[in-house]
Amino acid sequence: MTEITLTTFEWLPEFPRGYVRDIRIRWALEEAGLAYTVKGVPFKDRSNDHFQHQPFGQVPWLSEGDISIFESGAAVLHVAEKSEKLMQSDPKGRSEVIKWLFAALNSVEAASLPWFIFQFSGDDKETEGGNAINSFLASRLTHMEDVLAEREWLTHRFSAADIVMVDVFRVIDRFDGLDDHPNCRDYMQRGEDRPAFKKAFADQMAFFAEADIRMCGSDDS
Ligand SMILES: N[C@@H](CCC(=O)N[C@@H](CS)C(=O)NCC(=O)O)C(=O)O
Repeated sequence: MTEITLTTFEWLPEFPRGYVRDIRIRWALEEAGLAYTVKGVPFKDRSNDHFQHQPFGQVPWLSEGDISIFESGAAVLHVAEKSEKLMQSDPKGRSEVIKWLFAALNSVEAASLPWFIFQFSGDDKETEGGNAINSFLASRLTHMEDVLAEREWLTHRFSAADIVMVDVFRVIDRFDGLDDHPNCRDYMQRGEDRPAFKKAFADQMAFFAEADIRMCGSDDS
């Protein structure tokens, strides 16, 4: 079997740890029970090879033989194709997973990302632009609140779509954006309670902690 390699930054400061998008792919691989190795690339000096794999100079990407996939959603989909646990095999079930995975990225993350950048900037002035960003996300979450009132997972059982949606929600929750959306928060919590998520999270934290040790030469320095 061809080896699967997941590439992320070799080191990052504390703040993004636990939220770096390689967690989506780690989580999918853990759910699928597939073996993989994780490789680090420098954050500062991004090589031509890095840009060959990820044209925006970002992480993560997944490699398997001569296949190299950037975009975390595409990589999760690639893993999902290998596991009935993440992707239903019947055409209807499959289309449900795919559409919700795209909804997580294209409808919810498309609203949460500008909101996150705005929150992160610390700009608390009331502006038309800021209000528009806030209501764009609030509208998406209000609709998700209704969707999640009726179901445990996005499709009739846990799938790759939930991995991406839950991870999108995690970033929103980090800035208290789910406070008025209890169904969204409970759904996120159900995802985070899964053993495969816990393993992916712990492994990402350990990966960067090991990099700290390598950089400092000792863990108590
Ligand atoms: N749409 C991309 C976004 C990737 C992304 O934002 N990666 C972040 C880490 S989570 C990154 O590489 N940030 C550094 C940069 O943008 O220079 C995906 O989902 O893979």
